[in-house]
Amino acid sequence: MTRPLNIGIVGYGFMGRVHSNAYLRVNQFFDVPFQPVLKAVAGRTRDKVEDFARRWGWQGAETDWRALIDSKDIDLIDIASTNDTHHEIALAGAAAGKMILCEKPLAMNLAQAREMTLAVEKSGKPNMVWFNYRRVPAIGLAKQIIQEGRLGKVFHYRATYLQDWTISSKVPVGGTGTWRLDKDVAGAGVSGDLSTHNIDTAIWLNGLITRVSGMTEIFVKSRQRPDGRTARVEIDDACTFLARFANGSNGTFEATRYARGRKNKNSFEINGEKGSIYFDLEDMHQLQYFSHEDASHLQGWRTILVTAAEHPYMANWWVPGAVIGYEHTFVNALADFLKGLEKGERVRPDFRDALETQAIAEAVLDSARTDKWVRPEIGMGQEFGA
Ligand code: SOE
Repeated sequence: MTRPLNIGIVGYGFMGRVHSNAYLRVNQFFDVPFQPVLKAVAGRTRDKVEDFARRWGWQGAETDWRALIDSKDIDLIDIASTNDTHHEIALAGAAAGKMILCEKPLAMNLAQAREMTLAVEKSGKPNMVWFNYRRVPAIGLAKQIIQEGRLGKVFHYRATYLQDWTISSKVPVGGTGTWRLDKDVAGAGVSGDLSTHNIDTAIWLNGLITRVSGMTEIFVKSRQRPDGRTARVEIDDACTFLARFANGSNGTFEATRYARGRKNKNSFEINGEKGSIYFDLEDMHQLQYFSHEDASHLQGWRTILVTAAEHPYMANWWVPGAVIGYEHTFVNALADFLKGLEKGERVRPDFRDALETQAIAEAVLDSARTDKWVRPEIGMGQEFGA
């Protein structure tokens, strides 16, 4: 028997669509004890929000998110709106005793993230942040390989997040689809948007990051606003940093929107004493694995097609060899959240984990600004690796 869970979502952009899809699909593929009910969506523009509600089956459409907070009918607020709105909505939702799911990055900056984390923890209600890539089956398999001790002592963690959609100087600052270039709306550039994905995955797989040394660049320094005015670009277009992990390994991280030909190359390679693994989101159904424990004449990188029933999440999807995609990672995340809700368990990454990630991202920007290594305040996510 499933029980209803009434959802109110803020935002009808890319993430509004992805999350709506997850609410609609989750009960078809997972035996979870709750059935999301799509109560209402909030967004600024009346005709757009109504059109979105019709298309995705939301029962109501509001132009002010406060209507969702005030509604006694809504159990959970899902924040899928621009970064500049997360803080206010999360604080109001927590004060009203709602469960909260929030898109990444958690906040515009560390101070906001800290306040939001304390607020949701004070409310005692479950919360989660949609760092969806933890729910890619191949990344789940990477986690399993590490936990089984197959890499041994880790020496190197090498991550990239490469895209190319802002190379043209004609891409505007601000507006639908390009608000990520506007500091007042996004908070930060690729460090917040892309590096945070890499950091969340890295902490999950390899543990806490103790110090960082960063370098950022703005390649196109002024752009037009949608209304034609010229604006100075203030967000980081590219962000590269070195990191030291608590386990003694060295990390390198590179995020950019200026890697011509790379569309969503979220990749990592981990080199350990006994083996290595490599993942690339552009081939997301595969994990590359090298084992130094194989007979020496058979050693070589193997490509694991991560679609078997024993691979993470895959028993819930199709037959072996029938791959899943980007949107399924959000369904997987939601399924985990709903199972955790039933058991009263913390589902990671939650606000506290995302606070840790935000601290690293902010330390990288501090380091780039001051030209010095920075030690972020660490351990805020408490134990890692769960
Ligand atoms: C940016 O282009 C973006 O949409 C990110 O905001 C997402 O988090 C990432 O998963 C894909 O790229």
